[in-house]
Amino acid sequence: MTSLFAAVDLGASSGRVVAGRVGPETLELTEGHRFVNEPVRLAGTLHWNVAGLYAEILRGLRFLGRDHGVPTSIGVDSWAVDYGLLDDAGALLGPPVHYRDERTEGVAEEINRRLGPDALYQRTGLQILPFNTIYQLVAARDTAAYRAAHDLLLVPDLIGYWLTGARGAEVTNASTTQLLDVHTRTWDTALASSLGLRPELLPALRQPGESLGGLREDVATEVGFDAPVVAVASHDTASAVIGVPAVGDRFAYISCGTWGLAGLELDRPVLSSASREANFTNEAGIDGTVRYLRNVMGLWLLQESVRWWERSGLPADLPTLLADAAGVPAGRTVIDVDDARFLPPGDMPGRIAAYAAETGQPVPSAPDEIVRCILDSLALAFRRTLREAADLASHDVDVVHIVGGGARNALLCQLTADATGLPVVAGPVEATALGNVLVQARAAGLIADLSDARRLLAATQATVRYEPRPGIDWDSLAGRLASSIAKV
Ligand code: ADP
Ligand code: LRH
Repeated sequence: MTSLFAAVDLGASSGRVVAGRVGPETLELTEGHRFVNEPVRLAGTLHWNVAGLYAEILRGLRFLGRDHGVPTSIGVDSWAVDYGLLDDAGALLGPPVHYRDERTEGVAEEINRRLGPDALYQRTGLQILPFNTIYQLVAARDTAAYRAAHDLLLVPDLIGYWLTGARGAEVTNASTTQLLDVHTRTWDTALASSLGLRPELLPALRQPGESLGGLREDVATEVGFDAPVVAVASHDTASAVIGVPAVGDRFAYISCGTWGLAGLELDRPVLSSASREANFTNEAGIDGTVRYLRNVMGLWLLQESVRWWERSGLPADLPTLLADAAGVPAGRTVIDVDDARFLPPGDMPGRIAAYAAETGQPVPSAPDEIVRCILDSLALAFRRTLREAADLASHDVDVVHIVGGGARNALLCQLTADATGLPVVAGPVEATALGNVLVQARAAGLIADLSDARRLLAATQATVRYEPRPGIDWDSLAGRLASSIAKV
């Protein structure tokens, strides 16, 4: 006997509607519908096309009902920090702005100068990313939409609202706003007010597992069935961490897709000044756990390079590029993948070449050289991040789990094992959708807790193990990178 669940997972590069089957010894996903997530620039501002994504979600749910039957429930997760504003009648006041839009330039620096560097960290535990919701709201404070707003809904909560009519803010994703108190996991309304923001925009918090209720009648008609929507760990990274098939607690993870979210699962936050200076975040995980991690720029560098080559008419087939990159000598050029110049969309190969030139390193120009430079540099960033996380949290690590699309990148997984000196267990690729399904299964009473979920994952999901190899002098690459960072 198995039960069926529908997981809607919106990543920065693609979205999917997945059917998940769960039983005592069963955990199976079938991907029913995948669609690209293509942002659009409107009058100079970069937006998410949420209406288009919602139409694909409805289509995916319809296919799921047709092919698999009526699910026990539906769960929605997406990338973090971004939000839609609703007016008092519940209408969306314009498409959400993309976190890579330039409107937040300089805002974080100004706020942290004003409040003092430690104030926000002690209250919210978050790393400073220029696009945290708090900075986006400060940038938007004077717009007509902001002034007219009645509610602010984070992206998965906005989808949940369109599906059911219920408004709220799921707590794991709410933690990424930098407006949630890291100790109490409630809104820090005093912080919002002190920045001239309107705390009344922040909706009531909900916990993973809570029901939003059934589908609106028009939605049920459209998709061909009715089922409750259940709040999952709606921050995609929170769901991905649930989906890590780890045994015990001596593990690190890299949720590797557009971003490489690299860190640890802890039972309490780390708020030391060393942790703040290293810019580690304490995001809210399931059941009071803490996702102690840093955002590494991730496969974005590769995605954006491929996009650039395609646009320029160059051959840019990913498997071919990766196979060619494996033949390029290691460590010729290493870049600081987290340099702010790499955040916005654009000519990534050109920016990488400029970085190499500025730091006196060989300038990669052929696509396979650029790809190799990206992968060596990502492995170096993962090594540094995981070592710092383990030190700062005094937490021993025996194994690194890589989940998400990056688990398919064998060269990156091997280089990460080599660079960290630890075995890498790669997979599942769809850890986020699995985490989404598992929280729904728990709400339905099929799973007891997080360790039960991980036991089921380890027993059912295929993984690939990479052992660290000697050969590359990672210490000297790390030294070269450190001196490059000092030059730019
Ligand atoms: P997100 O959730 O951020 O949209 P995903 O976890 O879906 O990202 O990962 C997408 C990335 O995974 C792609 O950009 C690509 O770099 C990588 N990827 C996907 N399939 C493959 C593959 N067959 N080989 C190597 N890398 C892959
Ligand atoms: C990954 C992710 C990450 C956030 C970023 C905005 O998709 O949710 O955890 O920092 O997007």
